[in-house]
Amino acid sequence: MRECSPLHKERLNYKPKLAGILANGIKNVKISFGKNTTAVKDAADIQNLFKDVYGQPLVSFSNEGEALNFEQKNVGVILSGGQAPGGHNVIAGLYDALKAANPNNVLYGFLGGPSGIIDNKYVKFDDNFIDKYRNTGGFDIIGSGRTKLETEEQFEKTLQNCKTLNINAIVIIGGDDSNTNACMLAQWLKAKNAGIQVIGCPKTIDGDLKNDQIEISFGFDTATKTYAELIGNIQRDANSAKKYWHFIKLMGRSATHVGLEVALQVQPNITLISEEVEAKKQSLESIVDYITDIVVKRSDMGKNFGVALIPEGLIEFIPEMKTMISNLNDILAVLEKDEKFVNAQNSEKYQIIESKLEGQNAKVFNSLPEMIKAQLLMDRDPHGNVQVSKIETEKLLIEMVRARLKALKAQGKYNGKFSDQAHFFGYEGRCAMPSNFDADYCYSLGYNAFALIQAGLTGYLSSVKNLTAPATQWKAGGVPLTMMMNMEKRHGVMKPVIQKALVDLNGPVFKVFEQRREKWALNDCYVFPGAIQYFGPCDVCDTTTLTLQLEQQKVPVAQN
Ligand code: FBP
Repeated sequence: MRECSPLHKERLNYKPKLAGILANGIKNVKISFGKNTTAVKDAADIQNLFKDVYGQPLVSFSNEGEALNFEQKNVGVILSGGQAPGGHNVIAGLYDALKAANPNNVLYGFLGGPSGIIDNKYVKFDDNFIDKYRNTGGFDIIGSGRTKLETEEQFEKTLQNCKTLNINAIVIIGGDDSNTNACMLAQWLKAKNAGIQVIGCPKTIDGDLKNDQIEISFGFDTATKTYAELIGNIQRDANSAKKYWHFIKLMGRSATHVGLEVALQVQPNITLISEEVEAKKQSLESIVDYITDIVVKRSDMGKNFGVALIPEGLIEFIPEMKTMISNLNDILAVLEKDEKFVNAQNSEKYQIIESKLEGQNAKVFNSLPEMIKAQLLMDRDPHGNVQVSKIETEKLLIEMVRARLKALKAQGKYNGKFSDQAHFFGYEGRCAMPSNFDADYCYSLGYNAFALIQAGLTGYLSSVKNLTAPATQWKAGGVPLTMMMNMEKRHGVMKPVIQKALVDLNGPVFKVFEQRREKWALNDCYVFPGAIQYFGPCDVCDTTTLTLQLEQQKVPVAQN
């Protein structure tokens, strides 16, 4: 058997484009310091919790400013949280910068996520090791995990293990929760005067780790292109057979950036946007009304088929559900320590929960089908989030639409056929072979992380901007992690966290979608994007998401 596919083999030789100044080599990079920063919200609390790393200035790299310091460095890297295409290239960029700065520098990879640094499980990278993973998808180079680094004991072990390996800096590649951990570790190490820096890199297919300084998290580009390819194929199938309604739940946890980007790429009949549902205070019933109305109208036109996109986190944005889930989270935070409850049958658990839920919440919980109740009771992730990937919202909606159609049929208001297919696209996109954009962006983020290390900084996120321009014009720098933080309730307690970026309903991306969705609902305007291309014209291979292009006004808002 061959060891890898011809495309895989070809991709190992791809030379990622480096951002602007970084392409001149790490030794030619100079640093400039901007203004001191504050937190996005709850500044006093954040300052109090992160006394030693709070308020640092933004930094940028160019060929002017202060030179970096090229002392020998040993660095440890961790992949944290859900996989996202391009993680291997962050490590490759970090490794190449580190070796270009000083061949005696060493890069260690901690295995299985943050737990690797606590348990001292690691590998030492060399050229052979890295070369096998260049431009490939997945996080299997060292594995990932969701352990939350937050206790004194974990920090002590981290320090001891870093001392043993003589590590001077740790790079944490992760999303909002993982970079919150990075900031906590940076603060703890700084307060101890440990001489160990911590730098983060913005990862997540969800696209919600973004703000004025971070234009996009890596992986979003490749994952959305992968989902768009699959959904384009489904649309063509639906339009050929003309017999199924496809309800497709799309990953993205809370925010609907993935759903919105994919909708703009493929133009389906229905796309629900969680943020809009919340803003308009839509109930579950009214969402079902909206879908049913389109199903009926299409059926009246002789079209008993269609495609509906459902965001993964929808349930948490429906106001009555949100209130109930928040109440449920607080209750479960207490009950999960009660052995009797933990070992009880589900039916018994529902009774206990209903007796503890306040006011309307008990009624809302009780109204849900058994399947959804059980899914809502599943363990929270280590950061206290409901595991929305396990909640089958697409099936819930199918059942409710079916019941509504049955009632309409009985009243003689609907005479169609509703045959459904439920899908969940998430894991299919998280380890796809990175697009050229993600391969280049990730390599630059890793390379840039090492420039931040050489600048002696800690508590910063690697930042590469101006991403709709060619890579030669990308701008490299660093953002203090505390600048992005605020206080939020987790596991029933207020905690510092990096603020998630939700879809901006007044922003250009949603506006374009809003202008067009009505037309897409009834007319079949399907677009079939096809597979990601790695070789060929730049506009086919290197262009990034419509989201970023619209945000940076690179495509006219009123087109089509
Ligand atoms: P991150 O925020 O860690 O990048 O994870 C993203 C994600 O893919 C979400 O979209 C999804 O809800 C979740 O991970 C699934 O988690 P798991 O991999 O633990 O099933």
